[in-house]
Amino acid sequence: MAVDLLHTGHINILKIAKEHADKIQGKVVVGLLTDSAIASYKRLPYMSFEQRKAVVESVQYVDEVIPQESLSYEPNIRKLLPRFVVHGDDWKNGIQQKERQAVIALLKELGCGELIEPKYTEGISSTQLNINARAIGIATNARLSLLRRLVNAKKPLRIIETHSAISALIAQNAFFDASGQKIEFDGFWSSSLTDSTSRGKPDIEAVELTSRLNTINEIFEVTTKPLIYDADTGGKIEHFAFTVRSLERTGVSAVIIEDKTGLKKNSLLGNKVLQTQDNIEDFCLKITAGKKAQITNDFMIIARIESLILEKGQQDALKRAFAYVNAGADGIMIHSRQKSPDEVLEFITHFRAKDSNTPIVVVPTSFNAIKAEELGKVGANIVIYANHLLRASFVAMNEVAKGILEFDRSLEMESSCMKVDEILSLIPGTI
Ligand code: SPV
Ligand code: MG
Repeated sequence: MAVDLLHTGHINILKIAKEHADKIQGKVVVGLLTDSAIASYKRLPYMSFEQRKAVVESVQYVDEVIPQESLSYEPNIRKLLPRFVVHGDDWKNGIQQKERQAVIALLKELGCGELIEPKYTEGISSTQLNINARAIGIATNARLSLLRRLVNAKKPLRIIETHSAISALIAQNAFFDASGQKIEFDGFWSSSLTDSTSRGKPDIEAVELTSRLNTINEIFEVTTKPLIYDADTGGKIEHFAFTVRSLERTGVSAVIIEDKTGLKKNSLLGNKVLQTQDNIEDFCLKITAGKKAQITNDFMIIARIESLILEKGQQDALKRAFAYVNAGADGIMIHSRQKSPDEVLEFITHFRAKDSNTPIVVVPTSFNAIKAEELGKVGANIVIYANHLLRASFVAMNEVAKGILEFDRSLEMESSCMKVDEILSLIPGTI
């Protein structure tokens, strides 16, 4: 079981399990899916493993709860050699079919147990409860802690830029069904580039924190996923401490600061513009000041290395990475503006040879041919699509604005616009 939201369907199955256990004076042992096992096929549960375990242990029909580390039941079945395996019959369809077949074959091989499949309880489902829960929203601290839990549960995380409530709603709801495995974005990126561009300003730290926090609050009002904040250079060390607290108070999960100083320009401009890298000591002081300022344990401060952007080489990038981790950084972001992913892959390989844990963040805007899954396999934990929703909306808006002028009416442009019906389904409470 996953048991994020315990409901009567679960209780029914547990009761039937208990009746079978009583017949043989046995125990009911629940294999509870871990966060990573659940994250391998759907969104992370609201409650952590420990919380879900405490809930299931309290059910009167349950004697013991043990972790099930993947979708496969085999390790637990081999360990327990159960007389009965009880599972809701909903696994006859969908992603769990394969596991069901494997369980049937295993029980035959072991000759130990009988499969009991109580009928799925109609009228109640986690999916519906989830829709209801989403309508209520998510508490600030629960959202904040989601990113750390996700980093521990799955690799890579797919994060997408959102610059408004509507773009965040699109990002929240988008998914791809890969034969039963639901692939969706794990969270949002508050980009300095798109927060500036959407206000018609250059990406030079000219949009103030308060204004960006307003947008984030609007995003949070209508979504439940975690957000990573692009804080540019982080500003003065003394100011960064306040930024960290404001972000935490809002429920932001992580901040990324880049090791540049002076007037910040967008990294993708590279050496075409004057960009100065901070020295290691001062940047470490900024990281330490941020870590000291944070109130929760879950908030993450991620240090972004600009050495490859500024053509300072791998050695400089690696030296900085280890120094920043030593100073307390919870993660490293390595940036590149090359078309090929090679320099990023080389960095990850060298870094991972010495540090297998610290999360690595990558932003494949220029090297966009590599897939998130491949980046995850070499050791990246978080993949950020940093500006795509804003750039997509720009193309569509431009086309429609020009088209209306060209045809002197809107008829021809209707197919490029969202249907009014879509507004009704995207925005709850419209009618
Ligand atoms: C942003 O999205 O603002 C970033 C990533 O910092 S980049 O634009 O590639 O520098
Ligand atoms: Mg930026």
